[in-house]
Amino acid sequence: MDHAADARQTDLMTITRYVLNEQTKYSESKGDFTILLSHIVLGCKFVCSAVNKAGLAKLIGLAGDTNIQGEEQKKLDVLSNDVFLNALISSGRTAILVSEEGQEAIFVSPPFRGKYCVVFDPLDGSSNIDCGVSIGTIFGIYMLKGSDPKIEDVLQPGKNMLAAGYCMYGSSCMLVLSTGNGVNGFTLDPSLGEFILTHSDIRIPKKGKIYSVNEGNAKNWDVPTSKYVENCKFPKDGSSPKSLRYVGSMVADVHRTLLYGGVFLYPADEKSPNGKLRVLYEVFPMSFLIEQAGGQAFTGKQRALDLVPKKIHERSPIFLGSHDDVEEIKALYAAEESKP
Ligand code: P6P
Repeated sequence: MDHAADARQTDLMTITRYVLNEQTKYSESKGDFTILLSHIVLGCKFVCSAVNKAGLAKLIGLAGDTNIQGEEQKKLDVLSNDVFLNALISSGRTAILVSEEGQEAIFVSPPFRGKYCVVFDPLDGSSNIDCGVSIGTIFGIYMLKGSDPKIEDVLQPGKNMLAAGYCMYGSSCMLVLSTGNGVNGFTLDPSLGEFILTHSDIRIPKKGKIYSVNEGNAKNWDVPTSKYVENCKFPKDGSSPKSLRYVGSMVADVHRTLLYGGVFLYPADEKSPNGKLRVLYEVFPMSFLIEQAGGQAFTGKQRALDLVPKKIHERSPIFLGSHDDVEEIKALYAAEESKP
C-alpha cells in the first residue's frame, strides 16, 4: 500500500487533532479553544444522529409528536438548540451565547463562564427536514473584548470572528471549519464517531457557472439584483447562461457554492428591506468561510464582514461566492449608486 493510502488508513487526521495542531502555533494557547470546539463537535454529532432518525422517527411517532413511551417529543430544532446550549455551557469556555432559537443572549454564569462568545443557528433550514433536504448547523466564535461580558461582545463586526463553520446533515455529515487559516472539511465516519479531514484547504473557484437565488422574489428585487440575474440568464458577452441551483437551505446552497463556485444571493427586496438572513449566525459565519476560501461576501452596500450589527437578530442582504462573480454584483451596485 502506498504511503498516502496507508496514512489515510492508519494516521487519521481527526478534527480534534487538526485543531490541536493549529492551536500549537499560538504559544499563548492553553487548549481552551480546542475544548470549546470539541463541545461544538459533540453537538453536531448528536444533531446528525437525531436528523438521520427524524425520517424513521416519523414512522414510530417520535419527531414533533409523542414517542412510544407517550413522552412529548421536542421538535428537532428545539432539541438541537437545547443540545448545543448544554454542550457549550458545560464546556466551561463560553461567556455569551446567541442562538437563532433564543430571543435574548445567554450570559453564562461562573463557574462555567469562559472567554468565548458563540453565535449559532442550531438547525438552519429545519422546515426542509420532512422532505429529506440537507440542513445544517451554522456557528461563529468571538473572543470577549474585556473581562466583563457585555452585549457589545456579540455585536462585533464579522471580521473579528476567531472561527466559523457549519455542519451539513445530508447524504453524509460534513463539518466545514475555518479558524482564520483557510477552510477545511471533515466528514463524519459513523463507524468511528469521528470527523475525518476529507477536504483539505478548500478554495472556491475564482468564477463559477451557477447562481443561487429564490427567483420567486424577483418582482420585489432592486435594479442591480434584477440586472445581475438577467445577465446570468441572458449574458450580453456571448458566454453561456449560468445554471440556477436553489435548495432553500443556506448550508446546502453555500456548501455547493464553496465547492463548485458561483454565487449565492439573498438580496433585500421591497417586502424585506434588510433581506431575510440573520447577520450574526448566518451571514457572518458563511461570509467568513467564503473569504477564507478566496471568495467575497457583499451586502449590496459594503463588505459583509465589516458590518457592525446593532441587534443580535439583525438581518442583512447577502451576495457571496466566487471572487469575480461577486465583483460583477459590486459593480452593478456601484453604478446604481453613482446615478444622479
Ligand atoms: P426562502 C431557511 O429557512 C433559510 O433560513 C435559509 O436556510 C435559506 O437560505 C433561506 O431561509 C430560504 O429562504 O425565502 O428562499 O425560502
